[in-house]
Amino acid sequence: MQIGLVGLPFSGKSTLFQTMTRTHIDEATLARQQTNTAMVKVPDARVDKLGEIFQPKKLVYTSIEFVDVVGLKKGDHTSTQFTGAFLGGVKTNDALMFVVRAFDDPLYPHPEGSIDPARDVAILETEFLLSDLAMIENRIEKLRKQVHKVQDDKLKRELVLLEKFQERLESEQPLRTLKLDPHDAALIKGYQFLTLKPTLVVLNLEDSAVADRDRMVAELQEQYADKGIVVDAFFGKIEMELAQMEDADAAEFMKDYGIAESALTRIIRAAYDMLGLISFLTFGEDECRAWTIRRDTPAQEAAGAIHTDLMNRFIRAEVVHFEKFLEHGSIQACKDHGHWRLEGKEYVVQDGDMLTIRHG
Ligand SMILES: Nc1nc2c(ncn2[C@@H]2O[C@H](COP(=O)(O)OP(=O)(O)O)[C@@H](O)[C@H]2O)c(=O)[nH]1
Ligand SMILES: [Mg+2]
Repeated sequence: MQIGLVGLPFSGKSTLFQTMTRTHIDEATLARQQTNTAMVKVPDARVDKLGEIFQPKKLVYTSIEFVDVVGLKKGDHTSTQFTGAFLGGVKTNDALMFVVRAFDDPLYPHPEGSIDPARDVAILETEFLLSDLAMIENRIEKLRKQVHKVQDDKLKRELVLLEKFQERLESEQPLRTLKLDPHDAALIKGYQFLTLKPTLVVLNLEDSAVADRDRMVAELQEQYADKGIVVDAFFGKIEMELAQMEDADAAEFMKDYGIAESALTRIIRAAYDMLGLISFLTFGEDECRAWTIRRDTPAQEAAGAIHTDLMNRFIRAEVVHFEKFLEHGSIQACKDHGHWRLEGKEYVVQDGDMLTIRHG
């Protein structure tokens, strides 16, 4: 699972990437504007709690991969750079994070000459929209010829679908708000359309804007709600400084600024949710651990996330939900109160289920 950080130059992509992934990229590498990749631990308070209760030898969180893609500029969809380095870096991403600048710094002039987050989101949306449109027009032209020559229902269906997409893009609507049936989704998966990818906008706010944060997020969210975009925010400069501090100092520092928590935890979780991912938990004295599955995964397939043997020789899953476990304090107490269940292979695993897989 991979999420691409995209945005205009100097919007704070590399800053967000470095603070989220707790990596350091040296100045020379940053200046080269190349693509950087790193895994990020998905914070999970439930795993922390299991750790306290079971005191296991090992505590394992799930992770997702972030990619710091090279910057994008207005008009780039026509340039060779876009088709090359940029598109190459972003096509394969499962979801996108638009990093949008809301801080002013004369040292790093904004490529558009002024600070205007709504305009910048529009620039990114437009570039992606035009890129999708160009690809679709190209494909439609070829398909029309093919459909003419050979009778093929699949090609016909694809053509109808792409014509629908074309119409939508021409009216400046992204593809991500379309409800696609699974068959159609599979048919066009290979194109990896950019405006079809789940997208989260993250505003990079000035450290003096702490009090304005909620208002700024709400304003932008309102503008983009019907485009299927979720908006969040972080304070680039504050996060940079936090990343270099000891925990105690960081807490003091956040108190001074009047912020309750680092935005990174929330942003990483939002990205995870956006991908349609949930976690189930396993527990014991050896290891407590969160596992990643897609929403609506049946128990037998979920067992395969742990080990293919568990999937192939699956018998039943013992299930207790984390909330019930926390409420009653032990598996035995959950059994006594009717919150412990034995489920078959078709059972749809829920976020926060604590599972023990019985297998042959
Ligand atoms: N003042 C200020 N500077 C920032 C902030 N976020 C990033 N920067 C600086 O802006 C410059 C560009 O940021 P960078 O993350 O490299 O942008 P990128 O081109 O999108 O990867 C860097 O020198 C950062 O230190 C912020 O919130 N406030
Ligand atoms: Mg960068």
